[in-house]
Amino acid sequence: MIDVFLLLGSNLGDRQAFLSNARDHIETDVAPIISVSSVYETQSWGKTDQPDYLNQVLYLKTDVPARVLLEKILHIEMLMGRKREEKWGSRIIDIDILFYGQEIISETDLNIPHPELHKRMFTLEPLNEITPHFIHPVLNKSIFELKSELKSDLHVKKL
Ligand code: PH2
Ligand code: MG
Ligand code: MG
Repeated sequence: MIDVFLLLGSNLGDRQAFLSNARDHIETDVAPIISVSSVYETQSWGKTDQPDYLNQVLYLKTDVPARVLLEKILHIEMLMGRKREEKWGSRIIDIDILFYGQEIISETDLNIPHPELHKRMFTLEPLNEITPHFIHPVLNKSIFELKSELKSDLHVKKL
């Protein structure tokens, strides 16, 4: 079984309900969730004029291949009614694959580890809560080290 870490994000509508629906879909269609981080309220990164997000990291174990996992996640986002418009635009739900074990995948539509996770406190903070010792297979540093090294002024508040 592969250790998989996913990030949930929502910054429109009933954000807690969208995270909860996404967890339900993941448990039904993908794999049982082994652990979850707290939910964090986070300032929008990249496009800073967007509403605050709720973010949460999920830990699963699965044998589903990475590409099938991606397809399942995109399907869940679609079922939940996500509209894709501009890059980093607001969304009711976003489900990103952060890590797929220690695998490194660089394809046009599938990049694992998530290429920007080490620049994003909204990802490192919840990851650090549930897996501080996990080693990033490209940067060869632990989540705790990456979080300690990141300088960011955007607020990330545990709810
Ligand atoms: N997702 C983005 C862009 N910016 N900012 C926060 N705080 N949380 C997110 O999940 C997020 C973001 C693109 O997916
Ligand atoms: Mg994202
Ligand atoms: Mg995404």
